[in-house]
Amino acid sequence: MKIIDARVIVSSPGRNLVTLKIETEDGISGIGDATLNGRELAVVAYLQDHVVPCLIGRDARRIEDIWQYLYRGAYWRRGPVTMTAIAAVDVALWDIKAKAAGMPLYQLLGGRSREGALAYGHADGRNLEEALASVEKYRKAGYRAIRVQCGLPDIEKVYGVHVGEGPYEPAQRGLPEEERWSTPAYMRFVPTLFAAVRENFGEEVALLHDVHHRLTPNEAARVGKDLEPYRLFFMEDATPAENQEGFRLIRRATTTPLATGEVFNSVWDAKALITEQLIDYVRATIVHAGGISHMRTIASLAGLYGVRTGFHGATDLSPVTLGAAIHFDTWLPNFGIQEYMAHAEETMQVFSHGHRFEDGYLIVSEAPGHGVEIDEAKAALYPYQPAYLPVNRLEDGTVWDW
Ligand code: EZ4
Ligand code: CO
Repeated sequence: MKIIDARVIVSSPGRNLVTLKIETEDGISGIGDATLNGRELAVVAYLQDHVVPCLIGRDARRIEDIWQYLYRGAYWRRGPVTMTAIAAVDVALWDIKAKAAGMPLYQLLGGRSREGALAYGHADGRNLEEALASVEKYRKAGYRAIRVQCGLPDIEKVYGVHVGEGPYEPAQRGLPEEERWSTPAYMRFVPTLFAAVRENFGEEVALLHDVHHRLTPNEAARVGKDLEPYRLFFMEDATPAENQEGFRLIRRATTTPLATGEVFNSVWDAKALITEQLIDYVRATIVHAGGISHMRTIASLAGLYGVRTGFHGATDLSPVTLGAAIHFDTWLPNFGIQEYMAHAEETMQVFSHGHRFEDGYLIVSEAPGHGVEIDEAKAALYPYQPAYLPVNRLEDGTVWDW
């Protein structure tokens, strides 16, 4: 089954999304997501200039060999650009293999382990009152697990809190915007937020929170302890995780479950975190961590140590990644939870899919492949527009982690 064509489709239906489409000689094609928020065109060039020419003529059935060829064969290893490009190829090839087999992807992975994948939605508000109203909205929509983010007194824009109408979207068109951050203001406020949410919504709903890399390990330990009475499902990205050993300090101090790794791109980013049992959920995802093939390695290592998955699922991960993730979640024995933000209407005009949200769970597509297709004519109606994630500064102007 020779690969005869591979093309990169750049489109901006509501936000920039990059998709790789691979076609084979017998007419079966597959797609993979190649979106790296704010660095989209670097992956486009990597694919077009260095990967696509090597794919033409190869046997599409040899997924593992092509993965090794692109990883080991490049000499330069890892990194978000490389691993996103490899992921796009890998997911497109799994899509092709599953279509050729006439099976939904989860069947090729090993079959169903559960009926649906527990999903969490994003509640947010500029203040406590708005945040509580937002949680109420998600409860009414059937969510059993809800992430809660809230604005801080006296800080204009805070991660996870939307401004104006429509869902929260941190990447803005044009050059990067700047945000301000105050760790002391955050640490004073966040226990109040979760006390109010528990008081209003009871014990049953699973609550999550994203610290978004802003604390030192010692500060994260403090916040974890302060949040213990509210029994979070997990506290996410409490501290930047380049220093994996930094989590030892947090782990010793608190029983609040810890999740990290949406920016990870390989198993090596998570090795100490997993083998030392410093986290409960690993958030590395298919699109940024080398595709289904490499995510299997990460998830299997995690399984040995009782660590479960909590795949990143914001809207910069295209419907293709979400579709593929739901197959993975449906199969993986040590699945934990799936982040889920519905995509914009324009995005859904470009991508069709067979999965659905029902009663708090994501239900996998039964179509052959991963079940997500792109309408290239519609994609062409939305040309790429430069857009960036914000840059964060402390109140005195120091650049900080966003
Ligand atoms: O900031 O996807 O848990 N979700 C997140 C996201 C990330 C964006 C970055 O591209 O942290 O909102
Ligand atoms: Co996050």
